Amino acid sequence: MLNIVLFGPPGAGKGTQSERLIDEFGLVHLSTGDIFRSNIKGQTELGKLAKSYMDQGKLVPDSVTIDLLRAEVLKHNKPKGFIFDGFPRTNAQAEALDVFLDSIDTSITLMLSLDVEEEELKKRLIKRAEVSGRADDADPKIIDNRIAVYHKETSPVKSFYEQQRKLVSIEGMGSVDEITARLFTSIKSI
Ligand code: B4P
Repeated sequence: MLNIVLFGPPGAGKGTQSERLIDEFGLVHLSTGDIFRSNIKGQTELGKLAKSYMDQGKLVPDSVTIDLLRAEVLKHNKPKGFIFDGFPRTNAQAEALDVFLDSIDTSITLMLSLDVEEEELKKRLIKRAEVSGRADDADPKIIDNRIAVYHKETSPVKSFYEQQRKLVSIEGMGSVDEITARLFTSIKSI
C-alpha cells in the first residue's frame, strides 16, 4: 500500500494538493478536518464537540480524533493506499497511527511536508474565508492561534517521521500546479 501523510501548517495547501494526489495515484483521501466539518453540518454530537475546539483554533482532543481516524480507515476494503490530510497533528496521534497501521499489516510510506511562509498562509486563509464561510478562517486572531498551535503541538510530528527516514520537505510556495509537480516527483521517486 502507498500511505502518505500530507503535512503542513494551516493553509499550506494540504486539502488542495490531496485532490490532485488521489486522482493521480488512486488513493483514498482521509481529511480529519473535512470529517469534522461534515459532522458540524450534520449537527452530530461529534460535530458539536469538534466545533467548540475548531472555532477557537484549537485541536480537537486526541482521543476523539484517533478513534475517528481508525473507524474511517476500516471502512475501506482493499484500498491502494491512503492520503492522511491533517492527521496526525500531534505525536500521540502519530504513535497511535503507527500502532494501528501495524495491526492491519501496513505502515506509512512517507510524510510530505509543505513549507510555506507565515505571511502567505495568512493571506490564503483570509482569502478562503471569503468563500468558505469557515469561522476559523474569518478572524485573524483565530488564524494566529491556529498557527501558534501548529508550531507548539503539530510541527514536532515532523521529527517523528524524520527519525524513521520518511520525511520529505516540499517547497509549498508557488502556484498550485508547481507544488503538485514537486509532490508527484517525490512520490514517483520512491
Ligand atoms: P484542516 O481542515 O486540516 O484545514 P487547514 O489546515 O486549514 O487547511 P489546508 O492546509 O488543508 O489548506 P487548503 O489546501 O484548503 O483543519 C481545520 C481544523 O480542524 C484544525 O484547526 C483543527 O481544529 C481541526 N482538526 C483537523 N484535523 C485534526 C487533528 N488531526 N487533530 C485535532 N484537530 C484537528 O488551502 C488553504 C487555502 O489556500 C485554500 O483557499 C486554497 O485555495 C489556497 N491555496 C492552496 N494552495 C495555494 C497556492 N499554491 N497558492 C495560492 N493559494 C493556495
